[in-house]
Amino acid sequence: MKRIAFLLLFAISMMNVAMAQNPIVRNQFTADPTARVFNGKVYLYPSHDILPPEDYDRKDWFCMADYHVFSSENLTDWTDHGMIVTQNKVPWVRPNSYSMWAPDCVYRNGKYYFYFPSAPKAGGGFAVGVAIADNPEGPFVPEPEPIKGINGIDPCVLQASDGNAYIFWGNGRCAKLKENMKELADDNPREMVRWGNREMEMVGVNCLQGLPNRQAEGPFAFEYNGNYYLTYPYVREKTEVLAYAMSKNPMGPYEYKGLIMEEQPNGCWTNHHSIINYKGQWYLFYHHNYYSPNDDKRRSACIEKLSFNADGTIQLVKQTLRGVGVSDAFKEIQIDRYSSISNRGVEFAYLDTLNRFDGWKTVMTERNAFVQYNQVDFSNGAKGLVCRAQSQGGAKVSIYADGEKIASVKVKAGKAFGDFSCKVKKAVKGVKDLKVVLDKGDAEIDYIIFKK
Ligand code: FUB
Repeated sequence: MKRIAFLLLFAISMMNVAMAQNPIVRNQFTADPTARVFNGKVYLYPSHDILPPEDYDRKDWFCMADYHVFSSENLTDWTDHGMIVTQNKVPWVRPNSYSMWAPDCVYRNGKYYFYFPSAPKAGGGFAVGVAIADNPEGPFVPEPEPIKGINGIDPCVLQASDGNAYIFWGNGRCAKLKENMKELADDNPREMVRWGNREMEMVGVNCLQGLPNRQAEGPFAFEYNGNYYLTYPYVREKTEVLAYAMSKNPMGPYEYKGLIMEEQPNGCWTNHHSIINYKGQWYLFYHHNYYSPNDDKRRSACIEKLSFNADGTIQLVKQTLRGVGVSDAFKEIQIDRYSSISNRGVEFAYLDTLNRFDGWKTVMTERNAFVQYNQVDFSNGAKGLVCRAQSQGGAKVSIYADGEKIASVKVKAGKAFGDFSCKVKKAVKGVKDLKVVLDKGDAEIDYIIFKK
């Protein structure tokens, strides 16, 4: 009985992982985030970076053993539905190859098709397989063999308005899929290419030929307003940018249009993305290595809003910490994921450098230093708040909602984090932008949470 209760508790804790802001998943690494909208919800199919275990000797390389799927209705709270495909249960994948790289998932004819690259038992680089489910959360059943004709990584499937499904992979290569979604169509162009001393048949077309494409990977194709977009990362100077090209045909030719996101500011070598429209707003999912600043092979998924110009071109997207979505005032508000800050007197640090998943603290050292955190939902009002903080000499911190002071909290001097409460003095309802200002002293703030 005890064992069943324990297993139940474990299962519940696995499923309900409350997360928000950037990065959006806060208890594990999540790279190459492919988002899809199914049944009115956003489903996220990322790669699952892990720290290299003992039986994997490439300690500074990508290391992925399985895939999880997550879902969200508000882009703020994400549910982890657990593991859906693992390297040791796919018949064609070399066990313990830790090469479950960037996946995709699409819905067609009543089934969900999950496409993933990995290292085949037969050798020869990467192949792409498919696993099939009746629901977006699985269970997914892998096909016994990989898709014939694809030697490469990073599959993405575009379901075009011409009724066909097209699969893109690797360096912008594209081929039409058969209606069964498990094989390449017979009418794809084919060419023999020499790879080292090996002759191999390449199927489909290279849509990035002649376009900026240095080390291009991770293609993500979609259709909008009569245009096909082929978006992809490539290395411009030091790290990957996200770029895009447009065409009137799914298989090109594509015309290069420019960047969606600049190089990673901290030197993280890869970026990898997907683009969705959810409830009328476009979003860009991408990754960064926030939880692993010294190791760019352990990455974390992030989201920003994305906009089109009237001519169909895409506006450059800036990386933010705040990300998207409205935060619930009655859940922990991690102000270190700020919208804006003062020029002086505020910095951020990991709470625990040995466990970075614990997150960050806001370190305020100068009078009038501030952190602004936008889009907090107070619903029908808050009566009080708790500020989890510590201070060497004591501090007073004031909280403003849409520019109006609503509370001031005293943080007593001490050597450890504590919870400091105060009343909310003004009626504050609905969605507000929050500003946290240091009135005096010094304060390290973990989070703020309002009380009803
Ligand atoms: O995650 C492993 C590889 O790194 C992906 O397949 C690439 O797109 C890059 O993000």
